Formats: sequence, structure tokens, C-alpha cells
Amino acid sequence: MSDFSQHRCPDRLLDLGWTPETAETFAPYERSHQPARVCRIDRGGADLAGAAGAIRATYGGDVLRAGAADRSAMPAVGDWCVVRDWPDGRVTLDAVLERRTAIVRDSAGTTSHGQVVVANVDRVVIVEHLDPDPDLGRIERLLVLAWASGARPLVILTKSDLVPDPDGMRAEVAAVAPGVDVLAVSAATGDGVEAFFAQLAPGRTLALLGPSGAGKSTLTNLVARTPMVATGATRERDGKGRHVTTHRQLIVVPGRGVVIDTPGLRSIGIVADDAAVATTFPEIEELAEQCRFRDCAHETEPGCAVRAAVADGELDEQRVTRWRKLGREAEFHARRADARLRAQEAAAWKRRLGRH
Ligand SMILES: Nc1nc2c(ncn2[C@@H]2O[C@H](COP(=O)(O)OP(=O)(O)OP(=O)(O)O)[C@@H](O)[C@H]2O)c(=O)[nH]1
Ligand SMILES: [Mg+2]
Ligand SMILES: [Zn+2]
Repeated sequence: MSDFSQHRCPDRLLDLGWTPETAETFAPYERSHQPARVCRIDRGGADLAGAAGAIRATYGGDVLRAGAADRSAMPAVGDWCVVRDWPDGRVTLDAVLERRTAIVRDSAGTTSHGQVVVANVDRVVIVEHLDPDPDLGRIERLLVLAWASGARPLVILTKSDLVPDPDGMRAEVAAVAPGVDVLAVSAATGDGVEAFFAQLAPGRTLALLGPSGAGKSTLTNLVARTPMVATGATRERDGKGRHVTTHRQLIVVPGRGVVIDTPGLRSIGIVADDAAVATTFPEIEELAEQCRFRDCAHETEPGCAVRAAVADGELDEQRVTRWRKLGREAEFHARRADARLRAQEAAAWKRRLGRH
């Protein structure tokens, strides 16, 4: 049995989120490599945490080749990787172990490969401020991203100390997040912070996502019990808002859990399937099943249950608009992924025919 199995693996790996599944994916490498989790990425390599502490590694040839063909194959923060110590002192990151979950955003360009924002996350924490007003559309978009990742979402509304009725606002947000816990917190007064901490558990990984200035790094430092990452008012430079956090960073808090702080998101393209959109908008999907026509576009068709609910004031028209937009985006992405698959298949055939 592997030295890194659940029973015999160092406590440090369990603190990092090591699971029996990770042990299984690592087994083929155990003679030559050690496992480590990516804390931070830069162009030259990665900072990782392993059983014996911090590791700095450069990317091995196989990783670079795979990453050139498919960007999502490059290591991401949260990934479990295998690293090798060479006699000449070099340390290389030679493979990325299979991901349990991955938050993938649409990357610019013509390929359909998404960019892995963070990997192996258990809870996606959507952080949104109560002041200025929370952006419901942004929360829904991040919920789609979260459901598509395979991890469970959670919404944290920050800066409750700055608004007169945080509970009322919390209820409004909860209405667009069916089935998802929505908490209001204040880092300034400590209100609601214990309920947030209740979401932590040793070995569990939380990733904080949300706009710049929402308070992601402030929450990270609260979890860490010490200032680990910089926080501050968003700076203005060249007329463009500057983010305080510029790197994704994984922080291990022994006995408490793992938290990943990320830079504020400006805009995010989703890489999602219909299922993630459906899970985000369950009440609309349920109505849509009652439309007279199976292919109802919910525009002018007779017997449209969605439009009827809007007319009756049971359903917010803007939420319907956002649902359709996200649905179209998911569909667009699925078509592009299909096209890539077909192109790959065609290229493979060409190679096979070329050999004869
Ligand atoms: N009043 C109040 N201020 C807060 C709260 N949480 C965060 N802040 C302040 O909001 C500002 C932004 O907080 P950060 O934690 O740096 O925000 P961020 O989400 O990490 O921002 P980026 O790193 O740019 O993405 C800081 O000045 C914090 O002190 C809160 O609950 N109440
Ligand atoms: Mg930050
Ligand atoms: Zn309809």
C-alpha cells in the first residue's frame, strides 16, 4: 500500500486536503516522486506545499508540452502535483494529478479550452459586498460557474456593518440562490463571522471568488488568524481600477482548513453545461417544463408558463432575461467544444491515413 495512503500519510498532507482518491492517483508515481499541492503559480514555476513543507519547482517537459496543447492541462492553484528532486538540486513538477473539481473560466481566443482558475475545491465561496448594492446577475453567473465546477457553492455578503438592513438584503439575495446558503458578515464588527467559520473543516478547501473590493482577502486573513495577504481600498491608476490581490494563493490553516484567495473578477465567461444553469435557476426550469411547446423560446409562444409567471408577478422578468443569457452562453460553449472535438477527430484520421 502507498506510503501516502490515508492511514500512513503525514498529518501535513491531511491538513492540505489529501484524500484516499488523491492517494490512488498518486500511486503510480510513489517510487520516483513526492506529492505536493500548488499554492501559487507564476510563469517560471510553482510554489507548492508538501509533506515536509514548502517546495519551489519548475515545470517539467511533459507538463509544458501538455500545457501548450491544452491550457487547462497546466497546473493551477489547488492542484495536486508530483515533484521530483534531481541530484543536481533541481526540482521539477512532472505531472498534475486528476482533479476532483475545477473552476473553469472561458479563456479569450478561438480555442474552446477553458482556463482552470482553481482546482480541488470543496466549497466555492461567492463573496459579494452589501455596499455598494450586491449585483444579483454577478452572483447568478458565479453560481453557474460554481455548480459546473463540481464543488458546492456558498454566498457570503460582506460589509453588513455599512447597511441599515442586512437581513432584508440577505433575503433578496437568497431568493436568487435557491438551495444555497447565503450569509451576511461584517469583518469590521465580527457579525456573522462564526457562521462563516462553521463552513471550514480540516482538509476542506474553500475558494473565495468575487469582485475586487468585496473583502475576499479580509476573509482569508480572518481564517488564517493573521495577516497573510494584503487587503485595502481598490487603487485607481490610469483610470482603471487596480486590484489589491494580483495572484491566486492557497493558504493552509492547520486544524481549520484550506482557503484560496483570488484576485477580483472583472468579467467571467462561463464554461458550463445546461445542468449548471438549470441548478442555478431551478424554479424557472420547473416552469419551463410546463410550457405547451417542448421547444418553447419563452417569447411569444402561446401557453408559455414562464411568461405567464412573469405576467402574474410570480417571477422577476430580469431573472428570466439573465437565465436565458446564461443558457445561450452555455449552449455556445458546448457547440464550440463539439467543434474542437470534431477537428481533433479529423486530424487524427488524417494522421492515420497519412501512414498508409
Ligand atoms: N466596513 C467594512 N469594510 C470591509 C469589510 N470587509 C472588507 N472591508 C474593507 O474593504 C476593502 C477591500 O477589502 P479586500 O479584502 O482587500 O478586498 P478583496 O476582495 O480582496 O479585493 P481584491 O484583492 O482587489 O480582489 C478593505 O479596505 C477592507 O478593509 C467589512 O466587512 N466591513
Ligand atoms: Mg484581495
Ligand atoms: Zn415557455
